[in-house]
Amino acid sequence: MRDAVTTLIQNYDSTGRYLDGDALDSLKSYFDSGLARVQAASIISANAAELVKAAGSQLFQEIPELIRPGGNAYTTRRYAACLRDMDYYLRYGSYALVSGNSAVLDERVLQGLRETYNSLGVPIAPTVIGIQILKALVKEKVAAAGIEDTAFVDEPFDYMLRELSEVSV
Ligand code: CYC
Repeated sequence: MRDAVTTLIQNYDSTGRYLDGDALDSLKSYFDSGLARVQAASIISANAAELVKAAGSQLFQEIPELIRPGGNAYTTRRYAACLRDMDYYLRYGSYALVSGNSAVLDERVLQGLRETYNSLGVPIAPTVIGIQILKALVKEKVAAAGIEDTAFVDEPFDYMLRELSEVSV
């Protein structure tokens, strides 16, 4: 698992270079956003259950077919699996926010996920909508806590959205 700092050092070390202006700019921007990243992660931790529940409700309101007979989230087992997946996206998203890097998402969440979903008939498009809803709810909470620029919150969620949908968002 890597973070913004170790990834950068690895890149420079592999070519035996000292950190240059670009490297220092990118480190500075990571450290400057550090406090906000930690605050966002703590807001997510403190509200995780509520965020997942609200995102699930909104998703099933928008696409009620999911929880009707024949829908992929129909039956309590699959309904629970869907909320559990949303919880995974939120929790790993919070790790990626703190680390300023998407490696943890590749390694722990996204690898093989499309194949698993395809083989189980879990529909990707509604999953993408679920992650978009989560992202919006997290951003609302982070903004409500007084963090003005919440653009950095988009990064991990957009990354998962992009990788899952394989289209640019
Ligand atoms: C199932 N979701 C699964 C499975 C995996 C994941 C591996 C199959 C095994 C199981 O049921 O537990 C996902 N597992 C993960 C992820 C990680 C992991 C991401 C990384 C930590 O370890 N169905 C819908 C909605 C969507 C949904 C659109 C919720 C957003 O209609 C999710 N995922 C869903 C459902 C199942 C599932 C319903 C059960 C499918 C089945 O067994 O028929």
